[in-house]
Amino acid sequence: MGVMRKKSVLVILFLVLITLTSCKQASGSAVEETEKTILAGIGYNNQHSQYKGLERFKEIVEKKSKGALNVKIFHSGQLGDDRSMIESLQLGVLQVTIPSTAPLANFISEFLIFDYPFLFPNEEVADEVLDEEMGKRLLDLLPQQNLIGLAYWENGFRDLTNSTRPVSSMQDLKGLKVRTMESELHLSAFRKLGANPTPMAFGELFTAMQQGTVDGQENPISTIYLEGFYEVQKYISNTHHVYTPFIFLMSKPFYESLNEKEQKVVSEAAREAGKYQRKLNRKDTENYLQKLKDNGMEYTEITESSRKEMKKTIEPLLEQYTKEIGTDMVSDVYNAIENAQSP
Ligand code: KDG
Repeated sequence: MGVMRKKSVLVILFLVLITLTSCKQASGSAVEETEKTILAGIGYNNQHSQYKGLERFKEIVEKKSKGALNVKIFHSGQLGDDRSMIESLQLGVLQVTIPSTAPLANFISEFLIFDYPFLFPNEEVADEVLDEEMGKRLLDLLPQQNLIGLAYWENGFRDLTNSTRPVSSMQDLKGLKVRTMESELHLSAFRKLGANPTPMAFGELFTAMQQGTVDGQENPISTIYLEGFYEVQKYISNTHHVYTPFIFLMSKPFYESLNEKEQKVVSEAAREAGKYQRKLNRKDTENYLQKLKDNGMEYTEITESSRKEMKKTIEPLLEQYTKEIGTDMVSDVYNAIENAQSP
């Protein structure tokens, strides 16, 4: 069994242990008999809006369920990376995780659509498309993977950082060792742009940049600041090449163990906390770019013509993914984006 698999098995055993302990505590008194524990794991640290959104979720759920449900939050990848936490949900040993949609696409390929470069023009259009019919259609694909999608949260527009040189156009990307999420599409897109990409779990990224295993990475500004990437990265470019949604996932076996009232509580809490998290993330993004510059990062504007050149270069690559996702689904997403922009 490989090291990673051993790690995942250890994490799962650890989770089962916690769950059993909570049940034991619960069986200690009749009142707590029905108490159910929601273990929630995320990849970012406890300064990020992803964590603060989960704290809001915890507050709402524990209040509205009058203590019948309680939430325990584990941040910074303590319970594994995105993929292993999604697998733990499928097994029912973890109840909630909120990954980017990119790792989820390894389980349900339709979610690859959110990695199409330059898909969303801004956050408002993304909110409308995700929260309406199109977003719901994608959530409906999750139960087949033993997952329930309760809401879309926001990771945000991804920008490129690196330790080697300013990047103002595609030419500057040539040969740059860029870490990407574990997404075939991201990998092939950066390769097509001339970079030398490496897929890697988020938890390994800081060390890889520190040791020079990779020159750069791409993440939203709040992540770049809150995870301290400015300590190991000199240059940032506002590529805004992908808007990444977070997706609030719940284990289907756990969701089905809840009564109707509890299911309503967790669903409404995930949506309400998501609206709070999006607002907080946008405020952070406004504040943190200046803080990155104050911490020594050199900021480079990417011109619209450079963005157009990148988009044109990647376009031919998308054909194979459109076939995998389904041409109807892809055109419906583009139509939904167009409709969301029309007055
Ligand atoms: O919890 C979220 C993170 O684990 C991850 O999805 C964030 O965008 C991300 C990345 O670059 O891996």
